[in-house]
Amino acid sequence: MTRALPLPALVDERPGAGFLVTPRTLIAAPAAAAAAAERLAEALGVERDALTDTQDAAGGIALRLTAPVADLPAVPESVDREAYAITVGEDGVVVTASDVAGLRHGATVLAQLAEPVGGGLLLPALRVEDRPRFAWRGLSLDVARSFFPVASIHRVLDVMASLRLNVLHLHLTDDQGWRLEIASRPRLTELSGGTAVDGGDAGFYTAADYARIVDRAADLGIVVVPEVDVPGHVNAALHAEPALNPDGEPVDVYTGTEVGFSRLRLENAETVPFLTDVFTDVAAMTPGPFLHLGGDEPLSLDGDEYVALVDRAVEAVTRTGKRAVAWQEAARTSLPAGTVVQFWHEQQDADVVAAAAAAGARVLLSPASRAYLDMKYDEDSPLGLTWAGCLTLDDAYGWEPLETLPGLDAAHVAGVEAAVWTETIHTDDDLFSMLLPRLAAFAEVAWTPPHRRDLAAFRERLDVVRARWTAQGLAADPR
Ligand code: TNX
Repeated sequence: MTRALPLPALVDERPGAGFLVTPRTLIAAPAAAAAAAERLAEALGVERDALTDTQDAAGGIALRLTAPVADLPAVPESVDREAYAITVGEDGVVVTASDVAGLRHGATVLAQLAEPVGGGLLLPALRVEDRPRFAWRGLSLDVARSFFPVASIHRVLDVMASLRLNVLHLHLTDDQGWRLEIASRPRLTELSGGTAVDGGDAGFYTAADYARIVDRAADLGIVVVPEVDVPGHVNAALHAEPALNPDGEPVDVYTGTEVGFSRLRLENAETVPFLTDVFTDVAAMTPGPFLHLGGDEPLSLDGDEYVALVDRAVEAVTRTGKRAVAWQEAARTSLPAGTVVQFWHEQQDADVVAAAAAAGARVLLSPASRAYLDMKYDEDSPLGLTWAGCLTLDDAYGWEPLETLPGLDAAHVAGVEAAVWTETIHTDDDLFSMLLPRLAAFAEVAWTPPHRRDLAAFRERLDVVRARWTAQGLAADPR
């Protein structure tokens, strides 16, 4: 049994004793992969001074770049950057990739392959050749209903990296709170950083906090996609920026869990400057190429006004040089080619999303019945919602992304993204017990070729991972 999770595309077990790791095992890596090499050393119990940046680690472990980094297309167009291979023999271990992204995955998998033997660690003799199935393998985290501080986000990022997920989508604004400091509009966090859903924590990220999130993510090969949700889900903005309201008065704080009642107004002269300021500032803080503009559940907006407001938001995003991401409702507007459309509500808009894809959009699949990790496991779950049904571990594992949206051409799929909304999820233990173990199932759906998936074998590999989570103090649902 290989201990790697998600399961790699190819694992070829070889005869021989494997490679015995000692605290003095040399680990060689190019400077660009130094952080990955350090994490590997720590996981394998190798002393730091056994790390070297030469390409030669005869008798040790070598991480090697095999081609120039530059010309490979990135997420969401290609998985090539993330491909890697591992060879473990008695006299050495070599991880190769044509990009640092692949080397990172190779190092992560290598650390997982190590088996404890008589006080040391053994890497079994084998060859791994691997690349992800989907380029975009994300997790969307709602920090707007309940706030989670930087330390929590760092723990989420570490878990994501171990599961070879590569996009953290932060839902930063909603009716209940505004979580990212905006330099040109300080009132947003001054007033609405201090509110949250009933029972949840309030708070916000300063620019420096946010930098600590995107930096750690970059170290782990994870792209941060910030979401500012417009033109609905804006009560926190309407509370902090009274000029956005028809009477110029602030609306009340909202701490409930209804959706669809708040909205921007096209006829208000302050609306477009607000969009421009916010997206310009968020873009300036965000190294990744994407900004998510929300666009979901415009229940109190008439169709034409919704379309016009989404157009303005897309314009504000595009002007920053970033690529727009939007929830599926925005597919009925005219989106620039390459916009990422996120499909979540399986009973709505399938044809509209498929048509947008045919017209040049990239589709991100987050079908709520399989990918919404805020759904209860079963009726006895103390936390979570049920509007998309209950979601057991087995159901989180046993689905086929390309069957979720009829009429969608696989070539238009950017990838898959899980989501966790925090109406009922307030603490780290709440959060991790909803994510784990289902996020591991999701990650294998996202990474592993479908013919390789096997529920019983997954559950066996999961036992090893559960022990790791326990050691790290991460709550996981036992079912
Ligand atoms: C739907 S998914 C929402 C969120 C809720 C979530 C709860 C989406 C785009 N909108 O506002 O938090 O359901 O599961």
